[in-house]
Amino acid sequence: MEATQLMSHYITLTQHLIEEQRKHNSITADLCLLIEAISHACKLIGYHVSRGALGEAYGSTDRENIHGEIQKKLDILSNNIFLTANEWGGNLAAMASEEMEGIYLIPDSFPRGNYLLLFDPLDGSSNIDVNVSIGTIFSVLRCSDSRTPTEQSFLQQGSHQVVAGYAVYGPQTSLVLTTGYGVNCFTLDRELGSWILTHRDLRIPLETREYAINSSNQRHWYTPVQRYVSEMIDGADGTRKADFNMRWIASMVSDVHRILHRGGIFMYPADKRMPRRPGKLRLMYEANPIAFIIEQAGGAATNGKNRILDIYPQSLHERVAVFLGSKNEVDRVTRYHLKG
Ligand code: AHM
Ligand code: MG
Repeated sequence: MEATQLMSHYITLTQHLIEEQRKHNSITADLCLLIEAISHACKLIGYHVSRGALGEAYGSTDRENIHGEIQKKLDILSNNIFLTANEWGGNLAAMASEEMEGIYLIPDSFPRGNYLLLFDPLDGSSNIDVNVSIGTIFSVLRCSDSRTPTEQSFLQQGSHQVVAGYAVYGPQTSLVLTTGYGVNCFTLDRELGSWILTHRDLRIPLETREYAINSSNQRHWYTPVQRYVSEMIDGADGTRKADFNMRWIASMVSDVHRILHRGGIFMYPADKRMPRRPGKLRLMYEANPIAFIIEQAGGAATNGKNRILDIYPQSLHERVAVFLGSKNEVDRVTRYHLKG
């Protein structure tokens, strides 16, 4: 196809949102504006990420975030970009971020709306300095008390999410989105500055022969994870009677992006080092939005025993164990946990 013909077939994010609203009545004007503002914030973050050592926001700060991790300059810049890009639209009551201890109320200079936005501004920060793909994760909830939102307003089950998505800043910049009617992937056309629909209705294969886990923690795992992973390592010689491949990027968004495109299972289990800590990843900023996307693409997501989207959050920054991806594998490792 000629380049000019190809471009006339482009479906932009805006066109897609309007078509989805016509089809499912699922995207109010407020929500449409919010998704546009989020996608703009992701473009800006992607730009700064691509500057690398040439940019001003390169390297670490001497500040720790709420999780005790040293913040990178890009963590802070990305957080600020998300706040300023999304506070003016009149569609949000408050925001919460993995990088901020408390919630961020929409300032009085702007009208407040009926939605709440949660985000991890830059996921996979350990990869920032080494030019490996990183991303932004976001989740939108309804707000019943839009005039006086509190931390409590955010503590809703993941199944109540209205929108979830992520951007990956890699060789290409991609935006993956669900509003509860399947999962679509947009690629940033850098020349046009537009998000173009490139992968419609992504579906995760039920079966997979690929897994992702940080196996340097192997000696700390509990029995169900030990059993599940060792059976895969045994490969064709063991009970699974098949060889498995392993991939670990250490950016959840990038590992999930691969799984959305070709299947796989991603695991970040709780382990014996901190028996009271139910895993490393954060429920509200990482596990919930990704679980919503994974389920919408036909996959499954549990904390080993229960569906992630059914968990009642107790606090904003709560952590959770994560098993997600191809349904048959997630069901298997969940079965191993339930058997004890
Ligand atoms: P972050 O939000 O501080 O970047 O931490 C989350 C990241 C995930 O993207 C990734 O899957 C995991 O932490 C990597 O953990 P590890 O350093 O154990 O490999
Ligand atoms: Mg993160």
